[in-house]
Amino acid sequence: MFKKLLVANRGEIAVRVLRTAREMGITTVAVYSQADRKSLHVEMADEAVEIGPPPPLESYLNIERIIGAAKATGAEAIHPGYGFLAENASFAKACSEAGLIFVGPPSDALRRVGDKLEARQLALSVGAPVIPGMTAVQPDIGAFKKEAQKIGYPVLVKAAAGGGGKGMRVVSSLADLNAGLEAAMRESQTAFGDATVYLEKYIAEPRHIEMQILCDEHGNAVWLGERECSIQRRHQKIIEESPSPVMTAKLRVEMGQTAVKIAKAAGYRNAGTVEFLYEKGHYYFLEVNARLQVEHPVTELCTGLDLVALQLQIASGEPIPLTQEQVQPRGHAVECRIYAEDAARDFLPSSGVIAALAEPQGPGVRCDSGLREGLEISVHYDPILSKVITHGESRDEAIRRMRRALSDYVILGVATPISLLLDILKHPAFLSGKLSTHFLDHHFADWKPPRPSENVQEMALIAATLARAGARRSDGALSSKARPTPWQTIGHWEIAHG
Ligand code: MV4
Repeated sequence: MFKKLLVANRGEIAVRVLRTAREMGITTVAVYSQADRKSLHVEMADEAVEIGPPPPLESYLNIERIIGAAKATGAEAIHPGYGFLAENASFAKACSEAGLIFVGPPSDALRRVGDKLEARQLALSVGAPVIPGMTAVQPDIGAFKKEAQKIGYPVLVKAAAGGGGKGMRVVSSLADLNAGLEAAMRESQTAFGDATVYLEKYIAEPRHIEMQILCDEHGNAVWLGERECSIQRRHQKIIEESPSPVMTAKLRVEMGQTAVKIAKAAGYRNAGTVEFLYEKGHYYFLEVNARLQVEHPVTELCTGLDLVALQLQIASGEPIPLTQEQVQPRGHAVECRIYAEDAARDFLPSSGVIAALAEPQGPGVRCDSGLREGLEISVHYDPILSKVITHGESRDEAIRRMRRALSDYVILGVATPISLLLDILKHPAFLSGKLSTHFLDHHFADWKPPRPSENVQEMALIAATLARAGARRSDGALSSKARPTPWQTIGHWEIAHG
């Protein structure tokens, strides 16, 4: 195992990776932008290097500065977290050229699965179920027309360089095909610098189910179970869970084996996710996510494994320390993502200073967070603040724990979707597991936050007054106080909207 690791990320994922590295006795290096000087990940690491101004291109996306920081501190390996450089083949290559271990797949595998058409071909080559559609670049509009006719409308135009829904257009008839192709090509050119698009049959009401896998350099591979991530808005997931309410033991084995076959065909290594769409008992390959994902904790709570520890072991050349038979997921886990955004105002990003904070705890409750009181939430980065993950013997128990945990969560200073999450967690369609990627559009399109009771507002005022009185300390430090603040007992609340 290497002795020193640089974490090329920020926020809750940087904190999460640093924790595991410290448990493993690995010396840690954090990098941070000028906007993150007061961040938790900077304080937690053994060393920290400032890498530039707040804009990502000048800091967390700057390959030279990050590799420079690794060289300067003697780090042997770099964990990219997710987002930023995590799936960047040039970064993976730059790491190996600098003699550094990239904690992720080889750059060739990153390139292969990053091209959605190539990933489709890979899936087809191993006999995986793939959505009917094109498998090669088509030279002209005539070929697209013919293909759409063959697939049958509605069809979906997708960007080869895509992901995250950019460069995608649903086309319901021949009359709209031209316009749909042009719009998708334009968007794809702008977003990815590549206008290549292809067609697939449009699946109208799918679930999004993904399979966690691990591959090592010795040819071993295991699958760790699925996560259902159907509850999302504009391709941003909000709630994930494992197992999926529609999964059967037979389908799980099939999906797991399919995922491993695709990864092996891609020359994949380290932790990864193979995404599928599911509809009416059938599943179809969608794409490969070549990174540790935001929602990995639900798999950790069900399997009892530490995926970051496994990533570090695999990256250092060790074999996967368990067999497929030793993977025995247990119970049910749910994750809620806490973003700095206003769910009542069309999820507008929210910035501000964390004025008060009390994070949930207790049996079966995990909170992965980079928050602390006094922290400034800036507009420069992805608005994810933290995640609450709960585990129980049953889905019902995990959900009840989540409702309790979220109603304990106090984050003052920025808007969060906690009251929306609490409403989803008691909705009959959610409780009966009737999910699809259109869940929020179907059930929460006109959602308004519940008006807090007068009682809560009064209590909040009292709590604010007491907290202010208690905050008169000489050191001005951010460390937690000896006595609990009222925020730790008042629970979730917010000021009445509009
Ligand atoms: C689809 C689809 C329906 N039919 N493909 C969205 C992101 C991109 N990576 C793939 N996506 C989709 N592909 C076919 N043939 C619907 C989606 C989709 C979706 C997929 C997963 C999770 C959320 C989604 C939200 C909207 C659309």
